[in-house]
Amino acid sequence: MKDLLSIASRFDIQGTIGNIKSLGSGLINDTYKVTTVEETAPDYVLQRINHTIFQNVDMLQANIKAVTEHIRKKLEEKGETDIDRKVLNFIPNTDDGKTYWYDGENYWRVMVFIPDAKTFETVNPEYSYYAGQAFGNFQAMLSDIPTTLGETIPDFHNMEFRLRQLREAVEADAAGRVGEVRNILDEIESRADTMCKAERLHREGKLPKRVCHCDTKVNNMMFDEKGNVLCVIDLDTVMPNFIFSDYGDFLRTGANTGLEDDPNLENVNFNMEIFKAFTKGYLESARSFLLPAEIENLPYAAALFPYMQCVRFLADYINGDTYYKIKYPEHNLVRTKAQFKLLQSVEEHTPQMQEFIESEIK
Ligand code: GN1
Ligand code: MG
Repeated sequence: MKDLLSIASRFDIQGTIGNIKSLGSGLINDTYKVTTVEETAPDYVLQRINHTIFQNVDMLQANIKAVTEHIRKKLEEKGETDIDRKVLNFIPNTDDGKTYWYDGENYWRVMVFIPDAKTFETVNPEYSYYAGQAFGNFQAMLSDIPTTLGETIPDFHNMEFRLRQLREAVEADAAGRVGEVRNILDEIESRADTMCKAERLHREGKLPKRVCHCDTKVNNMMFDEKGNVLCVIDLDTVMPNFIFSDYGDFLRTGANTGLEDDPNLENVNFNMEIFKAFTKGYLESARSFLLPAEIENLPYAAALFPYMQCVRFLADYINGDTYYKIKYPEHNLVRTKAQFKLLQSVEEHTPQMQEFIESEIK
């Protein structure tokens, strides 16, 4: 790999680079903070795009450009202030002006670092309420984007497809691990039909696709000093999908009382306070465009994402850990079990969730 300093220098950045340090906790791309020496120059974020996963980098960056430009325009129309902290700004490279650069081996991109902003791995109910509003607004702002966005990862949140991948992994048993995961495979299969409801509703013409973020992990939001949401980051997977993706993936991460990869399953439960606050915020900003079939199925969405993540982590474990970054050999199995425990807790809370949603939309 070429050294980071010479890579960052291929982009049209202001100021002199002081240092470059690793940043964030994403499981796919590698992210660095580029700090400049001058007070007047911004700092930057440098990312190596995982192009085994995002195979069409040109489409990826074109999507992101369309999305950020559209959001910027919306914010300007609304007369918002501090817009540079509310939407990401990608820097062109100095060779051909594209917002990425290929070094012959890897693809890189640079964006302006948003100053005085924070991300969190866990949130309280108040922040979840703001997050709910923010994702509703994000979907509302993108509802009239004139560009047709490409699917950067085809069938990314298609549950039928994810189950097919798991079944293929089981069939191949490349790492010889299927024997030890039979129980959890049975649990997954027993829910398979129920969990593919979204694709069925879509085929029946009852459930639309809308432009969604599709990676609404809680740590993909930037908050300012006061806890207001500035913007949503990590735009690689913005594409047309069911709104369940954004709603469900936030709760999967934000309403988990434990960690995504908690080795102690007693820590992992579904937090109804977070659920209520987030749902309230989300319905406030999205209710005007949501269809009854979307609202009714929000509890299903809360279960779908721990389930889907369980399927994806388990498939990766069975395949011998080819997709997600891992820190130890059993990591994907530990993640699978934690997501399964979360799913069970969500299932226990389903009647309460339904009750809450009904009372909110009265
Ligand atoms: C990945 O890149 P990151 O860490 O924000 C993954 C998501 C998963 C998530 C699980 C492109 O997100 O779909 O939900 O890990 N992104 C991709 O933590 O697969
Ligand atoms: Mg991320």
